[in-house]
Amino acid sequence: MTRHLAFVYGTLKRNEPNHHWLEDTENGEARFVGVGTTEETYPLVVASRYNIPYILAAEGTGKHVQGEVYDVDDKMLSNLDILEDHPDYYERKLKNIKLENSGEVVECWVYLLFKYKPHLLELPFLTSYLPGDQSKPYIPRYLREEPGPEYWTDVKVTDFKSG
Ligand code: PCA
Repeated sequence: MTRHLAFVYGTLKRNEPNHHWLEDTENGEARFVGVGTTEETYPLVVASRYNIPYILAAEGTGKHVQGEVYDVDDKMLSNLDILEDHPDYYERKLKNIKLENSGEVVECWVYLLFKYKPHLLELPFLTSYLPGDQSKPYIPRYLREEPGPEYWTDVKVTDFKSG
């Protein structure tokens, strides 16, 4: 089975609300490789009515973003795509990540937001997603009033029907 590297920077990290998705063996396999940082800079922002973390597809703007690298199988990668609604919501792209321990640069899948609303570029750019430190707590799906994709219009120019 093909293995893939995935770089997670938001709610999929350890001690974050979607980490269980990576740990659930029903979803496939995931093995922690190490902490890493994006080779390029990106704006990492917390946005939408639910305070969701997004790396915006504006390479060269923002900070070198810190996250975690996982070695995942095909099954886990397709389940991560389901969680992130790739390619309608986040889009999964290969990006270079520098592993903190070895200094090695590896190509990893990253979920980024394309077609974002321009005002998102006025938000503070984070180097690392640490919800405990910030005043905008993440609202998990089960606590949302409207579980549908309507909230995507908070952050995306186009609605979910037109991509
Ligand atoms: N989950 C994915 C993308 C943003 C999010 O909250 C991640 O942790 O990388």
